[in-house]
Amino acid sequence: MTFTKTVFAAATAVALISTSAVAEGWRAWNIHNDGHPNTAAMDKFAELVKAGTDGKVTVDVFHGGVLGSQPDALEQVRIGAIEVGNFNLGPIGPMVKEANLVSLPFIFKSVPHMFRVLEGDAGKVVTDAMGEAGVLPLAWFDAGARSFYSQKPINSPADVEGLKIRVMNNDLYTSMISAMGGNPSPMAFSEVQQALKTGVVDGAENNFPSFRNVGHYEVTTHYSLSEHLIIPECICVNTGKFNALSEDLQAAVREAAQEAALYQRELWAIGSDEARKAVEAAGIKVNEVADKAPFQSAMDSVYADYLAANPDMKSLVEMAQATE
Ligand code: BDP
Repeated sequence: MTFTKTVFAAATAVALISTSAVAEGWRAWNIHNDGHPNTAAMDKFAELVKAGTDGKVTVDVFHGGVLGSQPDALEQVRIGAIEVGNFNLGPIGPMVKEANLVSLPFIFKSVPHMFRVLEGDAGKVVTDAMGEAGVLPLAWFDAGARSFYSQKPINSPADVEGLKIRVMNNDLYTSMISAMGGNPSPMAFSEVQQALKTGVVDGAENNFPSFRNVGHYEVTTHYSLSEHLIIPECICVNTGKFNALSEDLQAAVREAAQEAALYQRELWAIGSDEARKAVEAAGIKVNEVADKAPFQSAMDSVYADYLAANPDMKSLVEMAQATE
């Protein structure tokens, strides 16, 4: 090699190294498949991050939960082995106590109320605690309300009695089902369809888009609008990886997340109605729950036990309840 060629090759190598040193290639976990609003929103997030950072940060989204179950993926993001996740706050409760605020049944009056709480002081406490634990929320997604589905309508806690109901991984949900007289069965999302099909569980609970997206409607007959949980979801990023970015890049990634979340909320509004219509067309009987009060009062013991065991959560719960 001539001297000039050697110098040129060395300069090229340095240029390549310095480029790869600043370019961040992130992986994102998403549990949903095509056709779910969050899948499109996560793709949008990746597109906006790339555009907003001039390609200095790129996000490769892995859909369908291929990077692992939600509790596993959460742990991976916490330690930085995966950088981003679209997480439901339910399974974050066992890791970040403050996140459990949103897993108290009937804590929110509506989805808009849930967003107002998240945007207020209580939301700041939850956000800070999650960030400190390593899973920093950059924006919030709408996940509607969760209701029961089974082989029969569920109009009151008495209808849950004796039923084996799948729940997400969080002790508050097992207490919730037990307080209704049912048998809670925590299980990974990917296993629920088979468990419903084979009768390993008698029912489960979720929102319309998820009920439809993974085929739970194919193996149940009734969806009852109990709306007992309104749980937000986040675009969460590993705190250390986020903080290691320059301020400009942090701002661009945050903006991308917030724009993707607004897009998600629009898609959710449309997708939720569409999912309901699709499952009804496929034969699912949807019933309103005329009186939710018996479900709500069955939760008194859940709140009492929870606050007795976690007295430090009392002020946060009161903050949320006092939010107009
Ligand atoms: C869906 C959530 C997803 C949860 C799933 C579940 O979007 O994050 O894993 O429910 O029930 O609605 O496990």
